[in-house]
Amino acid sequence: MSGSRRDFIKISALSAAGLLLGGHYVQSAMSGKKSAGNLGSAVPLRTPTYCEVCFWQCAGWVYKNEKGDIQKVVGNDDDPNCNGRLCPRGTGGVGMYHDEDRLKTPLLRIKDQDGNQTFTEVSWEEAFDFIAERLQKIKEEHGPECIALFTHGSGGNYWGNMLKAFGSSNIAAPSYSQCRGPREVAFITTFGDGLNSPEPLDIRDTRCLVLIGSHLGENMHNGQVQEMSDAIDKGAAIITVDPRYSTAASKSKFWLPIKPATDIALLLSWIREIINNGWYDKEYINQYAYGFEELKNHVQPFTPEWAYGITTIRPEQIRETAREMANAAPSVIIHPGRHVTWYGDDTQRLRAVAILNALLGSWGRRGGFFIPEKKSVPEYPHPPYPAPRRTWREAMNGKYPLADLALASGVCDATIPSPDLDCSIKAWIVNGTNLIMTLPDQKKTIDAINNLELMVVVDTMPMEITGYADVVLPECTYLERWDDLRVAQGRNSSVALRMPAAEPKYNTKPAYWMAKEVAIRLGLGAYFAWETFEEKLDWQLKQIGSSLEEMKRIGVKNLPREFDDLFFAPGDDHEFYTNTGKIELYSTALAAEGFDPMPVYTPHMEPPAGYYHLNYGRAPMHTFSRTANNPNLVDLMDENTVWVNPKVANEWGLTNGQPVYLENQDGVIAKFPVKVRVTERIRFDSVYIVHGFGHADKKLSRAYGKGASDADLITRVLMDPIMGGTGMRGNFVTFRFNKESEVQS
Ligand code: MGD
Ligand code: SF4
Repeated sequence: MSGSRRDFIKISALSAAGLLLGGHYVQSAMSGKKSAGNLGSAVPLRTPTYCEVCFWQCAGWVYKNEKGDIQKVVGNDDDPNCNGRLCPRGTGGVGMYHDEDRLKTPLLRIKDQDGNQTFTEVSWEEAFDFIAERLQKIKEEHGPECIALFTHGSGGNYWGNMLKAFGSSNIAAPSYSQCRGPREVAFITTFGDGLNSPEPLDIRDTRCLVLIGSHLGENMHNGQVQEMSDAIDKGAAIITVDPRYSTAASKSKFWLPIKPATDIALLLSWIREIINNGWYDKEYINQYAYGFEELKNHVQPFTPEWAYGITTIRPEQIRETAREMANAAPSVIIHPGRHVTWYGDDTQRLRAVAILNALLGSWGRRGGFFIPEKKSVPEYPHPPYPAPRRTWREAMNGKYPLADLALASGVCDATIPSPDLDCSIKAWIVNGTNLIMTLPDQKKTIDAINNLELMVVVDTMPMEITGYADVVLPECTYLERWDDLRVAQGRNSSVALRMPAAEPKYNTKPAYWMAKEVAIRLGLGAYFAWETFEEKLDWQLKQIGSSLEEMKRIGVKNLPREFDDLFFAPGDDHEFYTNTGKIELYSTALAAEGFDPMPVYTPHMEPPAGYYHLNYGRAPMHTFSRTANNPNLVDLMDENTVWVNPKVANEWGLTNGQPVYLENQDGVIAKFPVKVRVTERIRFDSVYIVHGFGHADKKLSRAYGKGASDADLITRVLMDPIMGGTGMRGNFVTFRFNKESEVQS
């Protein structure tokens, strides 16, 4: 299959005989050892876990009946990420375990007697031998740095350990270049610190929360949603800037239905209002900030009247909302958002957000941003990693100098041979990320895959990405396995344990076991020196004054704060990790790289006549593309709809519930029709769909063909030149009534 075209293969129904055989094989291959994910003999009725349905990682308890069947998952009261309450997805996480469409046994791509590509069931031994042999060959022929890991989720640590030991640092997650990367770079260049997750926002004590395209409540970041609700009860004002009347907008004092792609203009105008009215925190800025005069001069042209012409937000509303923020300062948060890869100038937009927070003195202040603490838990001892001959940064070919992590899209690009590259990437290990629906420009992703000599996919479900794999490794769900400790940042650091609540179903296994088995075959067993995973966890926990025995009882341990205060005390000296040691309103790091040191507004493309901005987002009962087949969550929402303004519906003759196809500016049509939802809650120049629907694999019996996939339609990518984020909101769509005819008869 080396470097040749990979046909998408549907995971076929697996025979019971095959499964029994596979299961038996593994049992005998492992005889004498504890089985991976082993529960031991006495099955406790309540076991600790932390949730894997999204990356908030709430800690909870899994309850079982006397027969050992998993009944429910509930939040752990001591967990600061969830305060004892899971969101609908976390509660519905049990559906991942029960889903009968799950991957059930390792699969290998082969050619059948007619020359067609197909998957055949193989034993774990055969799968690992095949992978190790291919990786070794690629190492010998091209070097280990031609191997990459894409990961999102717990298993990434183990595959990352294996890969670093093998000599590669190409480890990328879509949660950076397709999500929060621009925000991290913007805050690092301004305050010298990124935000990470959960973001250190003191929402519960804020007096004013400004949400710019951040739809908390639909985006169920649990702790933040709870704190926002508390803040509203205590009278905090919410200002929501969104072309759509989101759930958050419905709770807001102000809803500013901004014209898409113009947020920087609004932010610059707010900055000008705050400065020119003297509403900024003078003492704070004098003591901590660098570049105030430059900023003041820079923003003078950006009057509310100027911004009105661009954003369609009335000047008096811009003034009133600026005053609302200033009145609440420093207990005000201009929320930094999370999925911020929109228009390619995202780092600059988030710089404007960071600057506004700085002017209002909210960084390090109660009701603003607190100073988080995160304990580091020592790694289980292993030999040092070899230095890679070429790092991930070199694979980016000198582009995106300020990226602080590897770019998933960059690794994908570096897989397509080009004269600029010494060596293109030859092998991907893909752990828990459905790249086909996650990276923009599907065609490019598939081109890259077709250049690979090996692609291994580790997943729990037959997703779009598994269809392109050479080897599919079925992972057991988070409810059936041990995993690394969750070490969370927060007002205090906390540690949570995940242990198996049930034996792995079918012939599935945890990723730590898979990575160790491949590592052993590559001669890297010393990097996985523990005998059992319990032994590793116990050793780590003892380093921080706990033990596995204690964590099994309590699930979460809150560690006392050791260092800084939660907030700056008045007049405190504070050194920021920027070039000047100050909060940089004028960024010296950006200037040094030839970028605008202060944000500027650049107009973006407008939709052609008959086309609308494709806006997309989240629903509270689903996470990305991973939950669309979950039986419990499908009960709550089984497809997405396309939100259409009544004026637009009228022009097109669209009615509620009518199925339409969406076609984008490049003539790409979504694979499946989506039902229309006519609503005043969306502007006339935009439509909106929830991301994660429109699955194309028939083996997803509940998700197949349900709704439209935004990922099918994101063919235009607006690259952020500063850090390589892939702006995905520059796409426009129109309606088609069937795939053949262009207009409704
Ligand atoms: P999912 O699409 O949910 O998210 O991107 P991804 O992390 O790729 O795919 C997760 C995959 O992990 C699924 O195949 C699922 O079956 C598998 N999985 C679930 N649990 C486990 C497990 O325990 N073990 C293993 N091995 N696999 C598991 C998210 C990324 O997408 C992010 S963070 C953002 S913010 C972006 N959002 C976004 C968008 O809104 N629209 C579009 N078009 N693209 C986007 N891309 C980005
Ligand atoms: Fe799970 Fe919901 Fe918490 Fe995410 S926010 S980790 S889905 S309970």
